Amino acid sequence: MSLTNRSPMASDWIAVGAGLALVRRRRHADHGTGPQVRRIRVKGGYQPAEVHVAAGRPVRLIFCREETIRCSEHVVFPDYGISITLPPFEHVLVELPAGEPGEHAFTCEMQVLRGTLVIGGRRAQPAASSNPQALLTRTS
Ligand SMILES: [Cu+2]
Repeated sequence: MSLTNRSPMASDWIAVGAGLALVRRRRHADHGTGPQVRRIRVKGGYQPAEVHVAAGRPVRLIFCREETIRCSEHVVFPDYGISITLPPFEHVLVELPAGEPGEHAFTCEMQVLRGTLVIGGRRAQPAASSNPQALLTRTS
């Protein structure tokens, strides 16, 4: 989201002020220790297919499946041992624990659709994960 995407407001002054406040709040959150939220659109693939998060902080992935074809009905995280049903046109929240630097694949059941959760930088070695527990919540 950028200033240019904001809808026009009555006064330019107000628009600029609100934009700065938004940016500041966002930057603050990125430096915190709370969960990192990433949205993934599911439509003919995962968008984005590569999701980047920092190490050492919990991760919240919100999947929005915008199609009804069966291929994308489930998303599987082999490293976390979870398979999640994605009802069409709903938001499904997947909470993952804070992780070590590494990469974790997520795919559809047939492994046609593929995505990667990249924790803590691109070229990190896959983490020797200690079988983290994942928590699933469905929102709508
Ligand atoms: Cu599939």
